[in-house]
Amino acid sequence: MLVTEGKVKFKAGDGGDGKVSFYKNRKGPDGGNGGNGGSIYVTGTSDIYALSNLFKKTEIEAENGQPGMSSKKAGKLADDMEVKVPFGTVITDKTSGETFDITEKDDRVLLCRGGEGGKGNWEYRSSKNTTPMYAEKGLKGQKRDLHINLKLIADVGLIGLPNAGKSSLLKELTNASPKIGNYPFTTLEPNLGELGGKIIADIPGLIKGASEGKGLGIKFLKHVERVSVLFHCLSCELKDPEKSYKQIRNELKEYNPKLLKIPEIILLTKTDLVSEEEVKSVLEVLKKLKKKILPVSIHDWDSLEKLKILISKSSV
Ligand SMILES: Nc1nc2c(ncn2[C@@H]2O[C@H](COP(=O)(O)OP(=O)(O)OP(=O)(O)O)[C@@H](O)[C@H]2O)c(=O)[nH]1
Ligand SMILES: [Mg+2]
Repeated sequence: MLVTEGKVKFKAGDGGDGKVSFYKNRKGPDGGNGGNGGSIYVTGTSDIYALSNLFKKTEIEAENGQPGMSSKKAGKLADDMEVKVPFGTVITDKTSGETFDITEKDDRVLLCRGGEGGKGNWEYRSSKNTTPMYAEKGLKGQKRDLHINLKLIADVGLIGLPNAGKSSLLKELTNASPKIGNYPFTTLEPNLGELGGKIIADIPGLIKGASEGKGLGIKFLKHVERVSVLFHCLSCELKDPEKSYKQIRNELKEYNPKLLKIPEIILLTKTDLVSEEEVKSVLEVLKKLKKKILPVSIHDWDSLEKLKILISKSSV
């Protein structure tokens, strides 16, 4: 299952305490410094399922540094921790409101800094005080209470009513192998595929009332927010394609009016199911929407080639 949202606490490791100790003959201090605690870094990955691993725990802790030792030996430095999140993940510190946006694969952010190790009493020696009886405590590692939200970043988003043929197109165009079925809501979570370096996201079907929770609701629309071009799939089988088109646009608006500003191309799908005349008459009706429209069918190689060219040229 694609997990896209959750809460988790991060805690970097504490620094080890400095040591108070003296050479055996008490000629002077020899307490070593504590080791630094481990920091927590977050790195972007293309594995969109990475968050389900992360949310298995409610708290993620990096190791503490080890305390200093006698003979001026420093405590061991703790290893830093690397946490992988899918690119497109927005991390918000619930206390400070600070946000961290992991927008690309291999983006790396220091989220929680490990505490510095404390100085041992050897560091405090001076001509005035040759036997310092104190050492510094290690500093605490940084803690954060986080909200983590994945909003997929794709170049192209395939949207539309259930059964419009979105997943079939993703399958034809890319290496992805989404489930396809002749019933609504076959796709229950977004599928991603790649074509010529562009990421295409197949978003679960939307219906009228989705913004009020109908069908699968609008929980997937957050993934549309960061798509560069929307391909709105409208099936030739629809009785009133214009009405269906407007309904989906309305759901997008209800969710976030900014979604209407994303460049949009209409794909008139399943053209093989109707006559050429019918395709022409639907195109005539849709003309007034003043959008670019491409008729396609998964059984029409030429139309798929045109679609590939359109994707490669789309302004992303
Ligand atoms: N004849 C024909 N059938 C198609 C075409 N594209 C898709 N189909 C069929 O239409 C049905 C629905 O296709 P899907 O790709 O699963 O549709 P979807 O838009 O992903 O549907 P949801 O996941 O439910 O939103 C399947 O039975 C497909 O085989 C097409 O171009 N021509
Ligand atoms: Mg589907």
